[in-house]
Amino acid sequence: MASLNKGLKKVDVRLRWDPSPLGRPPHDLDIVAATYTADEPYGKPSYVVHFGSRSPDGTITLSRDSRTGQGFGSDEVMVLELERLAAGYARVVVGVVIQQRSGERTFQDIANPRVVIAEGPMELAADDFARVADSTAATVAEFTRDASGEWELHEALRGFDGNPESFATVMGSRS
Ligand SMILES: [Ca+2]
Repeated sequence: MASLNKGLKKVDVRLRWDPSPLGRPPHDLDIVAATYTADEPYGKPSYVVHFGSRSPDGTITLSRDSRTGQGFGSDEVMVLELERLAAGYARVVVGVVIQQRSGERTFQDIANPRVVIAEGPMELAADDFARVADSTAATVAEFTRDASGEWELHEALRGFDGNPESFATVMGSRS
């Protein structure tokens, strides 16, 4: 299994959830990615990608966005072209954050959330957020370069509290 998670080139992070009950405020979840350089792999993100914030070189893109969870299949999809990232980048952390516009929402308030990390047809990891039910945000994946420069995936489920802005600044901190 571990060998599947090495030498990654182009990875999708797919997120889905069910809409809030009729008449209730919508549930809006966002995929967030933060990049770190070899100089500061656990420091300040070099840049952050989410709805409304693009990567400067176009290597990490949010290809589908949802504010409600309505519809079939994946509600949000982020594509990470790891092999195109400049050599100075050593680490990418991906997380999911629940927007808190209408009061605090944790993962236990969200119906059937599920994240899948895949390369092409190959599912690398998946999670239903049950282990971070009390959190408002969670990291779901960490990608690092190995000694030969190849990207590998580490599962990194870790719950956080706070709003989307604060999550982006702490999601890559050393656990
Ligand atoms: Ca969203």
